[in-house]
Amino acid sequence: MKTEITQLLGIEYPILQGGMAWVANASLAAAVSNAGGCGLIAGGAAPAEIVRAEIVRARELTDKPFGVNVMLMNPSAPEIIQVCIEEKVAVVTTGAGNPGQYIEGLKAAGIKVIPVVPSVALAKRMERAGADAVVCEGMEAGGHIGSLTTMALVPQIADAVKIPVIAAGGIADGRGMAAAVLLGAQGVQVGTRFLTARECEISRAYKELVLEAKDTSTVVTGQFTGHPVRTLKNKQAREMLKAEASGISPEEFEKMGAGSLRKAVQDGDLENGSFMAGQIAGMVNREESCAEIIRDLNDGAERLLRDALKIRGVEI
Ligand code: TUI
Repeated sequence: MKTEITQLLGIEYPILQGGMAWVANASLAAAVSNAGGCGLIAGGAAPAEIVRAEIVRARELTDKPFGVNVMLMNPSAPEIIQVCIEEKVAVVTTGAGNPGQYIEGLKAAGIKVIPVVPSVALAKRMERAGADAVVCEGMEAGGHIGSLTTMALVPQIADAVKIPVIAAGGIADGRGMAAAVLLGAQGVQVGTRFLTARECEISRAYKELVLEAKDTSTVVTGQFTGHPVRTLKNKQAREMLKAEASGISPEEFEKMGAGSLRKAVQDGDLENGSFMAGQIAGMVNREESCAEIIRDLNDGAERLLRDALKIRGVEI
């Protein structure tokens, strides 16, 4: 499938890999890019020099375009942006904030800028500030989320901006990708399905939890802090929900969660880890290579879009 996004990024398929903190390292990003998508190294909460080392490692693993996701709540975000400029990565996506102040510098270095936005207002602001595209991420997604669903967000942003739109949140197969295109998107960003990719170097326990998840396996904690996070249900999630109901302060609450994503990704700590994943985890039932995942998404979407009228139950 060729779209404005494949053109913009010089990639084969309009599929971006989500910039999952602690998860998305050089191995995953390079595997996605080698498969014709756009891999992203997650800045997450890492210091800038760690991100630089991952960029250098990804360059050894692929000669295809890849990018960096900058999580703007990271105090090192300005230095990570500087590293992206020095290393001239192909694309920077941003999350958890407004990247307005960085867009000019990134673009001057020839880097494509694609902010993740949770609302029409921010999408319009990003277009005015010079963003090349936006990722519209619905609250079906894992991790830090906004309040709108993908189904409601994507068409409203597609109507509001001229730059290309990438849909995210709840997309894990060709049906989701085709639906995103019909809603007005020119590409998709996929996170949860890559958690079980062979090249994804997370703990065995994390992969098993995703493989075993069902439709109702995720919960959202921390709504009252202004930074809601979707994770798979476990002891940590239940304790966070209980603390929330007991009237804990936002500061104490955030302290409770500190370090828990690392415990999930690296230690596979089923009790105290924060296993971030989207609502679509219930449909992610096998371990595959990134190439298999990308081919399945793209070929499935192409087939459906070519033959849209044969979708079960539709008569016109
Ligand atoms: O950023 C994400 N997902 C994330 S970041 C993350 S790391 C983390 N760990 C623990 C607690 C909190 C975060 C895990 N998952 N997705 C993109 C995203 N961006 N979702 C929502 C937003 C967003 C929210 C507000 C983007 C912009 C925004 O703007 C507010 C403003 O300043 O206008």
